[in-house]
Amino acid sequence: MLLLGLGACAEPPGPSPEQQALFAQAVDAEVVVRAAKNAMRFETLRVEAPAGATVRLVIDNAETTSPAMVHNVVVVAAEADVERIGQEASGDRLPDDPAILTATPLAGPGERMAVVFTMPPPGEYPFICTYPGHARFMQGTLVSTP
Ligand SMILES: [Cu+2]
Repeated sequence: MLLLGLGACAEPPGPSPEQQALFAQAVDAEVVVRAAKNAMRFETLRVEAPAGATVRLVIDNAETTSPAMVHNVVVVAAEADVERIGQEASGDRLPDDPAILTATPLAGPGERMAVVFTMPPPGEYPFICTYPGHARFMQGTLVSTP
């Protein structure tokens, strides 16, 4: 029965199969939003991609140490109340709100997480981090170009 243990050597918990598939998926464009190291803010405040494009949106969390610095990117409709959505969200648990266009999973320190979605019609769309308490400080703009 010793053999049973041999295949089970502890491997670090890498990206999930779902995330690996999203990073491997062919897309029209990749947009990376970088979260600052050791600070509750986005380094990337403005990103753009063409309307209708299939886009891989990536949250790249440059944080190294603090376990509280967990971030995502949630893109909302132009007229959405980002403060309210930020308050109603609880990390990965987002409110069932049609104003939310797409969202990455939460990325822990040093992690990258992706979502693939179709760019909305031309315009400017706010994005926020919905980790509790972050939405007020972590806001940016996704520009959908004609
Ligand atoms: Cu955050």
